[in-house]
Parts: sequence; structure tokens; C-alpha cells
Amino acid sequence: MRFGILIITMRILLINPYYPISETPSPPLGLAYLAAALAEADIEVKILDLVVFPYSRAMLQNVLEKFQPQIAGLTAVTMTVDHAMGVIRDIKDLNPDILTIMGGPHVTFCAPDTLKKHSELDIIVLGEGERTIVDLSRALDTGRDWNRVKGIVYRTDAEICYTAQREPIADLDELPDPARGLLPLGRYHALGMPISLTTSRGCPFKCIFCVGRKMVGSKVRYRSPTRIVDEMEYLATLNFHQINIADDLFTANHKHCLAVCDEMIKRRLRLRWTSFARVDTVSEAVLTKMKTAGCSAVSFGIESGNPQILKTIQKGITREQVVAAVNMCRRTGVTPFASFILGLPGETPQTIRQTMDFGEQLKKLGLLFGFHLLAPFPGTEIRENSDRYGIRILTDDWSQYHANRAIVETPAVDRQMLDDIVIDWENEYNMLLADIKQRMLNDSASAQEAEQLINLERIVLVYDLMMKSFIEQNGSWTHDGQPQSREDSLDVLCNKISTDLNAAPQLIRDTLSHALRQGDLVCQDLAETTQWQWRDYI
Ligand code: B12
Ligand code: SF4
Repeated sequence: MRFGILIITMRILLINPYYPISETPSPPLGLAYLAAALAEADIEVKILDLVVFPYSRAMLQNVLEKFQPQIAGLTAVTMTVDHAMGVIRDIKDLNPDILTIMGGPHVTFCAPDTLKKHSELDIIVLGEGERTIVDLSRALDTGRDWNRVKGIVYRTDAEICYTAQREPIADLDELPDPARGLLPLGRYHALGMPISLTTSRGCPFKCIFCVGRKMVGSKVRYRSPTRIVDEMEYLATLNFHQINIADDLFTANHKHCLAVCDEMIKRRLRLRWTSFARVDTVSEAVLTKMKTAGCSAVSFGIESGNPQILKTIQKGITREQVVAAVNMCRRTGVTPFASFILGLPGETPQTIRQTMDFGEQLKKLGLLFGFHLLAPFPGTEIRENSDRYGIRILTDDWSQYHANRAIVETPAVDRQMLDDIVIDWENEYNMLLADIKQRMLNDSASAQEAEQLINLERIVLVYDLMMKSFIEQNGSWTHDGQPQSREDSLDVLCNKISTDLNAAPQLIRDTLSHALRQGDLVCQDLAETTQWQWRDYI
């Protein structure tokens, strides 16, 4: 008799929970980083992305049966945690042996409460996950001694246990490139969404409503410009219309920012990219260099037009700096975007008016802006000391933490007032779209307006087709006799879809033709069958 060592392959299924297309999702970079770290450690990994694939329990069951993971790991922000938890419940129901774990900026800051409330969740990973998830998989393999895995919170029969703190990854260049090949990039491409990368982690500022800084730490760590631009070169081959630098603050350190731009210029990368910035961390020289390197727009968090509120939230910027930054953008040709938050501590009808007026004043200088309502996320100073800041938190229903409807009040501003402002804003936007549509009919819309509307309609339709599995359900048929031409075949597909989908047949035809030209939709003529499908992976 011969004895051998039984090697069990560890398999991990990573899952991105559903959130709506209106949030302009990009391929989940955090999961791609985790997958790369797992693959490097010879752990098999698969990613299920429920932002671009419709979820059903049957589909989950199918994935679990085929892939047989020992661990299922979900990511979540506050607004997606309920959905993520629903998926975890289904996983446990289908196979109680699978270890369920969750990470990301929600659970990192309310781990004990989450574990107490959700017995279906086994372990929470705090902060950066690349090292932790690898250690955790190894611990599962070698006897579940969770206490030896740094940076997690787990449940025993008696209590909730935090393990030792994990230090942030000091040298980001040690991390393998994100495993984007495991993400359904083709679906994001078909939806016209941007793709993102990071050049650093960390933010030295202390805005009291922000979780970002707490996730990545106050000490900023940088990747080397060569590695970053190598990754950008790869992203250029994927033909996304836009690349977002997702760093909390790309312009924090001018030396780093300029070095990355110089590397892009040296390699003659012709990319269109955007980044986040603060109004007090840009200069004309930096913006000029960014523009030369392909930067089309920067997003500033201006938050409020009221100087006292800006002080209270520790934003550390002034109205004068805002005006100066917007003017610099105008002079250098970089489009400035900005977001404001309403419902901040000290908000009154007058401060709201002041913020709106400030936005309108900046609009004349070329600023494009939008609003969010304050969502006091777990882990933020504003939530932890809400009484001191004089805000009343109205709900702990996490699904309402999307920042588009009021969940806080100040003594002077109630929920209705905040909601009314946002609803008016949404109505105005919808009226603008309706007006463009009307003007397109009599040829008086500008080319830019028409393009904007056509793109939007196309995105909405592609998303509907994807999430209702229309191509999967209607895209294959057998043809008797001669194989069809691509055009005839597309006609058949459009007709089949038009009967079930509430959309103009011409829009369906244009949208699918566009997807076909872009390579997002592919048609295979098998000997006797035609098969249409989305190009899920690139
Ligand atoms: C870029 C960005 C976006 C982009 C792209 C988002 C995306 N999903 O790719 C856009 C503009 C679309 C966006 C949208 C929104 N965002 Co955003 N976003 C960011 C930002 C600046 C960077 C995110 C990023 O790419 N990080 C880089 C990757 C590598 O890190 P990561 O995703 O955090 O993943 C790491 C760890 O979290 C951990 N981890 C994560 N998941 C898991 C899972 C497991 C199993 C494990 C083990 C570990 C683990 O390991 C990963 C690797 O280290 C962060 C700020 C920040 N620093 O976190 C805010 C942030 C995540 N966003 C935030 C919010 C609120 C939103 C919105 C809800 C906007 C809104 N309406 O208010 C939407 C929701 C979208 C969503 N579901 O993610 C909040 C979340 C706070 C919260 N508790 O909910 C943050 C923290 C900013 C803030 N306000 O403080 N966002
Ligand atoms: S809002 Fe921006 S600048 Fe302020 S702490 Fe968060 S990431 Fe840093």
C-alpha cells in the first residue's frame, strides 16, 4: 500500500453585490486586487459580479456546485451591505460548510454589531485585504486557528474576537497587478462605464464625514510611476472611454503626481483620464502637466459654500481657494467637477441657499457640479459624535445610505426640506433630457446634446438587456437552410427582443449594432445554430 499526501486545492469565490447603474459603477478594483494576491499564493479564485449579472438563487447554486469554493468573500459599502448579506444567507443555506467572509468600508467600522446581527457571516476582514485573505485561506487549510490571522474579527460561542492589528502594506509595489482578467470587463465596456486604477493609498486630511481616509490610513503610500504607467498601458489596450485614478487624492503629493504624468508623457500614452483632487492641492503647473498627460477632468469635493460649515467638517479649504482652483482649471483646459453635501452640521435654509448660489457662481466659471445628501457612514467622526455636531440620524437602515435621500436632520433643516431640494434637482435634470429629446425631433439640439442623450438611452437599454438576460434568452436559434448574413441575423435578434421589451425597435437596432461594432456583442455562426452573446471577458 502506498501513502501519498492529499493536497486539497483551496478555492475562493469573491462576490460583488448589486448596486444600481446610476452610481456609474466601474469594475471592482478591490476584488481584482484580492484575486491577484490569492492567485499569487496558488489559491484558485473566481469572481461573481452582481452589478452586471442578474442574481438568482439558482444561478448562485450553479456557481457553487461547479466551482466548489471553501470560502465565499463579499465586499460591501454601506448601501450594498443588505444585498451582500442576502447572498451570504443563500450561500449558507445552500452549503453551510462554506466559510463566509466580508470586507470593505462598511463592515470594517461596525464589525461586532454586524457579526452579532448576522449569524450567516463568519468572519470580517478589516481594512486592506490582500495579505489577510491569503493568511485566512491558509488558516482554514490548517485548522481554523483564526487568532493567528491578523486583521480579522470573528465569532466564538461566547464572544466576538478581534485579532492583532494588521499593518498597512508598506510597499505597494510588492502587490501583484489587479487580476482584471477575472472581471467581466466586457460588460462594463458595453455599458460605457469607466475603468479605474490606483497610484497611491492614504489621505492625510481629516474630513469628518469621510471613511476613505480611515480605510487607507493617513500616511500616503505610493506606487512607483513605472509600475503605474505599465498598468495604464495595459488599460489602454482595453479601449475604455475613460480611466479613473481612484486614489482618494491623486494631487496630494506634487512630486508623485508630476512623476506619474511625466512617465505618461514620455511613453506618449494617448489616454483620457480623470482623478479626484482637493482645491488646495492643485496648482497651475500641476494641472498643466496633468492636462498634457491626458487628464480631461478632476473632481473636487467642495462640500459647502458656507465658511463656518467648511470649518466644522474640517475640510480645511476656503471659498477663495475653490474659486482659484476652478479658474486654474479653466485656464489649463481641465474640466472641473465638484460635489456638494447638503445636511452637514450647522445647515440652515440660508446655508443651503449660500451653497446653491456658490455652485451657480462657479458654474459661470466652467464648473459642473452635483449634490449628495449627508450619509453618516459607520466609522466617521460625524456619526460617532453626531450629538456634538447637532445632527439627528434618522435611520440605521443601511439600504438608505445612498446619499440621494435625507437620512439626517439638523435643528434648522428637516428631512422634507432636503428631499425636496434633491427631487427638484432630479426633476430639472429629467426635464432637461426631455427638452433635448424634443429638440432632437426638430433638429435644434446641438450635436453634443444629442450625443449625450443617445449615449444615455443606449446605456439604459444595454443594462436592461443584461439584467433581464434578453440576449441569453433570445440569442440562439437553429437555422434551416442557408446560414444568415450578420445583418439578417441581427434583424432576427432585434425582432425577437422587441416583442418582449418595452423600447422603440429602432433604438434596439441602433444599440445592438453599436454593441456589435464595439465588439461588446458577438455572434457565432455554428454549423446549424446562431449564437449571440455579450463578450463578458476581455
Ligand atoms: C473610486 C471610488 C468610487 C468609484 C468606484 C467604486 C467601485 N466600486 O469601484 C465610484 C465613483 C463609482 C464610487 C461610487 C460610490 N462610492 Co465610492 N469610493 C471610491 C474610493 C475613492 C476608492 C475605492 C477604491 O477603488 N479603492 C481601491 C481598492 C483597491 O480598495 P477597496 O475597494 O476598498 O478594497 C480593499 C479593502 O476594502 C478590502 N476589501 C474590500 N472588499 C473586500 C472583501 C473581502 C472578502 C476582503 C477579504 C477584503 C475586502 O480589501 C481590498 C484590497 O485592499 C473610496 C474611498 C476609499 N479609499 O475607500 C470611495 C468609497 C468606497 N465610496 C463610498 C461611497 C459612499 C460610494 C457611493 C455609495 C456613492 C454615494 N452615492 O454616496 C457609490 C457606491 C458604489 C459602490 N457600491 O462601491 C464610500 C463608502 C462608505 C461606506 N461606508 O459606504 C467611500 C469609502 C468614500 C467615502 N465617502 O468615505 N466610489
Ligand atoms: S474627503 Fe477626501 S480629502 Fe477629505 S479625508 Fe476623505 S479622502 Fe481625504
